[in-house]
Amino acid sequence: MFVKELIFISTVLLYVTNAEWNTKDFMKREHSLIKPYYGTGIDIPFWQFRGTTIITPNYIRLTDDTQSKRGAIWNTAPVNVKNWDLQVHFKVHGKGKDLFGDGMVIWYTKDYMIDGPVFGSKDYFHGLAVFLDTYSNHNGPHNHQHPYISGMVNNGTLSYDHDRDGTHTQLAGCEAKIRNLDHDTHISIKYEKDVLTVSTDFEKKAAWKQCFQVKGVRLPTGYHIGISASTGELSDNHDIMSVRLFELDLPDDPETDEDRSKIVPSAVFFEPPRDHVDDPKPSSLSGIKIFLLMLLGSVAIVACIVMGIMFYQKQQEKSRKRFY
Ligand SMILES: *[C@@H]1O[C@H](CO)[C@@H](O)[C@H](O)[C@H]1NC(C)=O
Ligand SMILES: [Ca+2]
Repeated sequence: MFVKELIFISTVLLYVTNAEWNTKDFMKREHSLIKPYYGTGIDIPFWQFRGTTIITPNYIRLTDDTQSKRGAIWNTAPVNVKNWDLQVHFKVHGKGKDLFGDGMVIWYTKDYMIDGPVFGSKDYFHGLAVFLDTYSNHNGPHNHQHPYISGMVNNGTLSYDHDRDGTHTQLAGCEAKIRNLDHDTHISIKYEKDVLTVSTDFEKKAAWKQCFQVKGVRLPTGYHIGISASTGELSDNHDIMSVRLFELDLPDDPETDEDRSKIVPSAVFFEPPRDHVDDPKPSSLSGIKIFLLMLLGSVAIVACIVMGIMFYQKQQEKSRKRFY
């Protein structure tokens, strides 16, 4: 009797552990970077490090909290999975209370391992960039606060404009308090059936909160994942704890056979540039005018009817008087 129960319990336990293994099977090891970082020797398989990046047992630091630093990590294996979810555990922190920067970018790009001005990587890139921009370079009034997360898709012809914080090339974005938090910060970039969804877990809730979602985003397969960060006059520590890429298994996707290796990155919807004045809403004003006119009109009609009745009664009185 007791033995039977023991067997039952261990079978259940086996199932539980098996289920966990199965979900982890979708994680693509060659596109992921998890602790312990080192393989054999000092190289990390499938990953290359550039600039000021240093590796410690607990995090990978792209830049430290000093000026004019650029660092990046790049996944050398091209991503041939069509639908994926890229999850990054990171930490941005530093001494600055009001002044800090510049930020970091999570890339899915053809132009990898190339240093440049866009938070440490190349401008006029091909692919997707998700910016975690901590410092507002824009001098005029902004419609949003920083830190700010935004997405950009580029076919190699667009430049990222730091002076406008990239707002005139962005797909969409959201404000996000990501700095100096004493709990973990995670971001998920999900690309599924041409829909790009960026979600965050910054509030210690162990649940994703959507930052933005854009449909009609076409990205080729075969690009590379990377993360770059930079500091300028202002600085911060930009640390990466882990990178995980999950393959999304979509058995009922009719387009799974399409060869996506040669397509040009494109996006159907872009946000209009942010520096615009709000419309004064003329339609609702004229609505009020129409209402007032109709009110005046009905008052006039009622007045006419009343006067008409009074006139008619007077006439009747007159005609009655004549008979007497
Ligand atoms: C590249 O993108 C620009 C701007 O969105 C667009 O005008 C141009 O037609 C695109 N070129 C190709 C080859 O897709
Ligand atoms: Ca900025």
